[in-house]
Amino acid sequence: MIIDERIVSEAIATAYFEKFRDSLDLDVAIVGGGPSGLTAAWKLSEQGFKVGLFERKLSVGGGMWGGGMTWNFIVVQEEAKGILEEAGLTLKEFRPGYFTVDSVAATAVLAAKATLAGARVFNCMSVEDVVLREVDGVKRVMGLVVNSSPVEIARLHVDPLVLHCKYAIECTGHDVEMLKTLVRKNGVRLNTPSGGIEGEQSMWADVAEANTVNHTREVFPGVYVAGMAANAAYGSYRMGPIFGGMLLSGVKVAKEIAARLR
Ligand code: 48F
Repeated sequence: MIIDERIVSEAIATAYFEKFRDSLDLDVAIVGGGPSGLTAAWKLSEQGFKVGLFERKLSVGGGMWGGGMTWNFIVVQEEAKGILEEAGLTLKEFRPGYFTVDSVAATAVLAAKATLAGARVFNCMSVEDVVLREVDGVKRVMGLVVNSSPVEIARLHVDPLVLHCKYAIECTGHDVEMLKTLVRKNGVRLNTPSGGIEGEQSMWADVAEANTVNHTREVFPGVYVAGMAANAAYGSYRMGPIFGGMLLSGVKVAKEIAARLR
């Protein structure tokens, strides 16, 4: 076979733009491809929902690749280990209830589950704003404003593109970036005790893990918050390299949104 470079280029351009065009009206748009976002993408896509996941970096996986302090293992507690087992991993019990797993394997398997289930993953794409509408006096997020990450990093003055969604999930982790933009630009009140972003507190893994799941909910009409962003939004602790809360949060947000979409 003689390789024609033009066909390679045409194939990539055609496949990519078909994917993007087919993502202009999503059931669910996920902002951030860390463990919570990937788990939510997997669990929603396997039920047949049209899901897009937007990740600023070249690689999805967020803070999971590096384990603890680059020592590339993560810990998962009893309650969450079934999620990684379902994804095909075998975990090793270190002490009763504490399981270790290779962080590269865990991240790769979540990315594989999400994409193979049909999630449209857009890496190298940053969410810089949301689409807001007011219906019957109630403001609601109904889309994302996205731009190429290299444009953002180079601070080029290039306008973004826009897509619509029925629900967005804020999974940007510690920085809770999408909610910060929503509040800063629009002065709206969130469904938090103060109406704003409560902020993340220092290390308390036990409370933080439970709260990551408890705080996974609709934080503003049309926007759910999951993963570490849920703790930053509602004011709870950090937990370090134990990842069960992130996985359980992704499962919970997928379940709640699926129920609403049905
Ligand atoms: O931080 P991250 O892994 O979020 P998570 O799913 O998991 C948290 C844990 O990794 C860890 C922890 C638990 O032990 O404390 O930190 O809550 O992934 C967040 C992803 O969002 C991307 C960012 O690059 C990262 O991969 N991100 C952040 N802001 C944007 C974004 C944005 N504006 N647009 C697109 N992606």
